[in-house]
Amino acid sequence: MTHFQEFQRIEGNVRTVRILILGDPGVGKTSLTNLLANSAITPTRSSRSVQNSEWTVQARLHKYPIMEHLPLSPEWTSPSSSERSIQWKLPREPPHVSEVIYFVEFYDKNSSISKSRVDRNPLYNNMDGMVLVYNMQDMQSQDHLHDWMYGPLLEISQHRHSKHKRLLDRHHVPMLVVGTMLDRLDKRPLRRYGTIAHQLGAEEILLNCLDPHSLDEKTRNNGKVYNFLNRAVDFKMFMP
Ligand SMILES: Nc1nc2c(ncn2[C@@H]2O[C@H](COP(=O)(O)OP(=O)(O)OP(=O)(O)O)[C@@H](O)[C@H]2O)c(=O)[nH]1
Ligand SMILES: [Mg+2]
Repeated sequence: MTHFQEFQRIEGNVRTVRILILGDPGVGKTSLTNLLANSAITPTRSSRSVQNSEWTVQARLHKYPIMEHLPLSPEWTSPSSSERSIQWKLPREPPHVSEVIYFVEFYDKNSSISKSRVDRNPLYNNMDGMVLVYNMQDMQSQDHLHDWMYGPLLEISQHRHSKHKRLLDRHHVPMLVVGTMLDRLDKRPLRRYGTIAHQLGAEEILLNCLDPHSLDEKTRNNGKVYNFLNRAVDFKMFMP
């Protein structure tokens, strides 16, 4: 039993969100997943992963923030001497932020298995977010992401938000786009329009997956991952 499974056994009621990692063979999906799932309590791959012939699933914890607004309290005021009215006063203190712990499972398909880019699998219904990975040195791998996400999007939209007819509307499953091989480029690409991230209205991270500090705490990349995971939790709650 891995450390992680042991933890899950003890904390049986901790909720789980599932993230699907998609992209062409060799773009860096597994290297990226290693970074995304790394944490202080699960520092080695074996401590945080389970595997079968088709998938490697790596897991970590995520602290989802909850704003606890104190209830509004009524106060008697007398705006004029003749009439009294109740006014609802906002409390002065800032909202109290607490956290709920979620498990995050990253689903990384073993490369020998994937046959075609367009793929339907009932497992995709359960996904609460997608990470779309491409190699910045091979722009075709970015174009191919449309194919990769088609099957999972169809599966999720049919089962999770059937009321919404369009495959891609603003309620669609949260997505994060990741461009890899940043270290192999002469210079960082400029802000580009017409990218898949731009089309999807998704956040994008450009990184070197082999640099263990690429997603360090307090970096912008880390902030984008944090926001993405929060949105995956929201999706899970509102489109279970
Ligand atoms: N220089 C550099 N090499 C990278 C980067 N990301 C991945 N690699 C290398 O690229 C190769 C493929 O990376 P993987 O993480 O195995 O890619 P994958 O998408 O999981 O590949 P498959 O599972 O075969 O589809 C490995 O040799 C990695 O070390 C990066 O950002 N920079
Ligand atoms: Mg891989």
